[in-house]
Amino acid sequence: MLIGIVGKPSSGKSTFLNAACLTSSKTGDYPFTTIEPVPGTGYVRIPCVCKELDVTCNPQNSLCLNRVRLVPIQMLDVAGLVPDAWKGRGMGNQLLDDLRRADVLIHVVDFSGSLDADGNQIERGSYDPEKDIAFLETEVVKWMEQLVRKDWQKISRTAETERIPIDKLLSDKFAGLKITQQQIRQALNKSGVNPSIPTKWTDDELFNFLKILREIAKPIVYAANKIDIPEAAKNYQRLKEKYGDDLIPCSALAEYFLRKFAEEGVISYTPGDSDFTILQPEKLAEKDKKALEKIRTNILQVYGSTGVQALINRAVFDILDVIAVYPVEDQHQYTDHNGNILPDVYLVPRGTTAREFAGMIHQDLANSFINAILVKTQRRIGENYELQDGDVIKINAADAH
Ligand SMILES: Nc1nc2c(ncn2[C@@H]2O[C@H](COP(=O)(O)OP(=O)(O)O)[C@@H](O)[C@H]2O)c(=O)[nH]1
Ligand SMILES: [Mg+2]
Repeated sequence: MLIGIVGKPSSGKSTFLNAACLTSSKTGDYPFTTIEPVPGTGYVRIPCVCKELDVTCNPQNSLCLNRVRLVPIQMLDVAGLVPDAWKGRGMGNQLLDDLRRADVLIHVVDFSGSLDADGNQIERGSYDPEKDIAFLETEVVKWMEQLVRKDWQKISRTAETERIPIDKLLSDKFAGLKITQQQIRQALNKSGVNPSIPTKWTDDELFNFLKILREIAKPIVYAANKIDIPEAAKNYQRLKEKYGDDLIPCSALAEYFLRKFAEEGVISYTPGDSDFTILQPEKLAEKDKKALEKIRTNILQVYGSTGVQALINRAVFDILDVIAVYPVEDQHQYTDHNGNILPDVYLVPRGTTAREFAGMIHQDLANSFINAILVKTQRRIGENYELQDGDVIKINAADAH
């Protein structure tokens, strides 16, 4: 799973990514030796099941801070997209190629309106951030269109003369873009084009189909960034109704500030929290204290968080529709074979069955799958059980060795 961070130059992408990738693991209650913070690794935040089971966990593939589980997720900074990137403007093609690997995009938008369309500094409030929302979407669709147009005559004719389904041909065409045949079928249905006569599609119909395919295969959530600036707050109030849950007020800079001080042990703050506590006031300069209080009153108390964590969670849990599942080897101690309590949590697509999940841990485990135990209730389940968010599961398999 990969989140692409997109936006025009100076919208705050690097600040967002730097904030998202910093964690105060060193200052947490437990030592984490197994997690190497790789640049580009962010985290989704979930309540750790250790609270519900009333145990102290020893996470191995994730972090637990104050009973909040942070699960690593790959993120990619797709540097400065500008209008007409799809034509190759401003290294556009190379940047768009980075999008191939992304499953979902977070569009960091300068909501303060201090930058023109190319990211040049202008007077605050003089640029409408909604224009960025529109242009970036168009760039992605045009990039997809360009890929298809090159061979469209051939593809559409082949579909008709050789009676090969158009979704099959298009999924070959989009193979490198992480777009599945099922997503293409969904887009065909939704767009209302006639899939049996692609040579008759008008340009508008093709474009509209690709627009819908983009929504399905490369969904975007929007960061109303720099919300700490009054003009940004004004723009957010104006646009929040229209974009609903996909537009989240955000201060990447504030989040970076908080995580930095948390990492140094000066404050207690878990990514995504709605407040923080100052632990070592003597280590804070007067201006830092003021900045922190401003973050508290102007951002956390107004919006509930800085928005960085909320955006990542929204992208992963709501848009990609994944659930979190904890595998254990000992159903009574909740441990792995080394005695680590609740060592791992996996992010898997909703609908994953018990046997499919076994295969995600190890192919042998799927092949020799007998049944599984839902640890919270000690209920026995079969291979076709659909995993639920927060399940703790012990898989019973015939000894594969
Ligand atoms: N006030 C404010 N400034 C921000 C915020 N996020 C980023 N910036 C500033 O915007 C400028 C560009 O940020 P950067 O992350 O380098 O943008 P990028 O070009 O998109 O990677 C820097 O001066 C940041 O400090 C924010 O949330 N609030
Ligand atoms: Mg940058």
